[in-house]
Amino acid sequence: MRNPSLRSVAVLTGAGISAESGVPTFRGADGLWRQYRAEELATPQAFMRNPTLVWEWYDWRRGLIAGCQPNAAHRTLTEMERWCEDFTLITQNVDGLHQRAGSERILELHGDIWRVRCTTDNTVCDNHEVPLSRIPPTCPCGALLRPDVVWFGESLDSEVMNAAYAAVERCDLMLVVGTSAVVHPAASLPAIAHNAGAYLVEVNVQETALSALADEVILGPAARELPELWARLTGAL
Ligand code: BJW
Repeated sequence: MRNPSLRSVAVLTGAGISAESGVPTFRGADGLWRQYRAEELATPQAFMRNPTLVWEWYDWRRGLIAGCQPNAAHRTLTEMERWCEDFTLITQNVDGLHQRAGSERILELHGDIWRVRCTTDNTVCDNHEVPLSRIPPTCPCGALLRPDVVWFGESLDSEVMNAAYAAVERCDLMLVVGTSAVVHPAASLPAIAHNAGAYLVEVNVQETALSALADEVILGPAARELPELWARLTGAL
């Protein structure tokens, strides 16, 4: 392996980084999309059709995540943030485990399951109630609340996305951890970094569509591989 500069580092994480904490992924053998249909639960049309069903599913996931703890991979990323001059953590995850591990510089591409948004005026609030006392929850203004997450067919926040593009364009090293890299526009970020000259490292339990592009593919669980990789990069190994 080349020894890439650690001056500017960007990291893209996906559901796989939280798998060892007990949070289900979407597309793995036990993935959510193997048991549930995305079209019925993770689109604005599904929510309009049946907000109770969608909220029951989110309430179940919130309960599950509330019982999970950040793992060694999440903690390694907080260490990287403290060490690197320019560090950006870009996550597709909505579980909040990066924040609970202590990460601060985070771009949440797909929102946060611990926030709710008013469907009338788009006001966003934190909400950690588990289980929810009322399904579907409503705003003090009387309108329906929705999870503050990004569903299929919805645009990502443009400020967040622009910050992510800027981070991958300027980074020397990009780590891609635990994502199948099939959901756009997140999946396009590693190629942008690679084309801009960054050293690209993928950490995943299996190869993905991204593997052919990566300078290095580390096959193994993130909670084991990420601390080892970081120790190697900083010369501690
Ligand atoms: C481990 C491990 C361990 C396991 N260690 N690894 C361009 C081309 C084609 C399609 C599109 C395109 N642009 C837009 C689209 C449409 C769509 C899309 O991408 N569809 C594709 C699926 C085909 N994108 C959108 O709709 C996005 N919006 C958008 O682009 O707006 C503009 C627009 C609108 C309309 C038309 C065109 C443009 C929005 C996407 C929103 C995604 N939302 C979800 C749900 C979030 C809320 C919630 O959680 O409820 O986000 S779907 C789900 O997938 C979730 C995830 O963040 C996302 C990515 O999944 P991720 O994280 O990669 O998880 P998995 O399960 O897929 O993979 C886990 C990986 O971990 C695996 O590889 C394992 O091997 C690995 N792993 N254990 C390390 N221990």
